[in-house]
Amino acid sequence: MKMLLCALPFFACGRIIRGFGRGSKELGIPTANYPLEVVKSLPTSCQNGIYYGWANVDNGEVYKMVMSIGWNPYYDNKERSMETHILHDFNCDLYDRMLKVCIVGYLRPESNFKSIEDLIAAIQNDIKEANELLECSEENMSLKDSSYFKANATNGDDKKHLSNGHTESNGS
Ligand code: ADP
Ligand code: RBF
Ligand code: MG
Repeated sequence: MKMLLCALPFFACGRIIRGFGRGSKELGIPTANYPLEVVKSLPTSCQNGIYYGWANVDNGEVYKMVMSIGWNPYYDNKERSMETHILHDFNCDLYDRMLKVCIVGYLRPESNFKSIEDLIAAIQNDIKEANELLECSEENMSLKDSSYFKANATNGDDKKHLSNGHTESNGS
């Protein structure tokens, strides 16, 4: 049976790259962008949309996150992106640092908006929902303590970015 969403939870890691710099400047919501190779590592069953989960930087403290996967219809991007907003005030740039994420659940499809204010309001609502959903079950809470977030749990090589321990269902 073809799955619409990738099997969750899904773990990924990779170094944070520079994007267009719009997240902080235009939206007031910085997003740590993954390189294309991490985006391409997503299972083909993983649909575009807005997700929530856990994240850490350089094996540090694990925080809640919201993530956008797709083409950012509001900006009509030409490349599929995977951008994480971590629910923590870092007060510094994180470029080139190692971002590990555990994608726990799906919130909504990507949409286009009439104004940037509407986009910002939608993202603020995603953050509110993520905050609640991550605390609403023991299962979601326990993923915060996953050994994946600890040092040296990147499958040995920081170019690697996998996986969920599930076998992808791709139609067979
Ligand atoms: P870019 O287009 O280069 O991704 P953004 O405006 O989206 O630029 O800002 C993202 C950068 O802001 C991240 O790469 C990271 O260095 C920094 N940053 C600071 N705080 C956060 C946070 N809480 N979540 C995500 N990125 C953050
Ligand atoms: N971009 C869109 O065009 N449509 C969306 O519905 C949308 N939702 C987002 C939800 C979250 C939680 C985040 C972090 C980003 C979202 N974005 C969306 C992406 C946003 O346009 C992008 O982060 C900025 O363009 C900065 O790269
Ligand atoms: Mg960004």
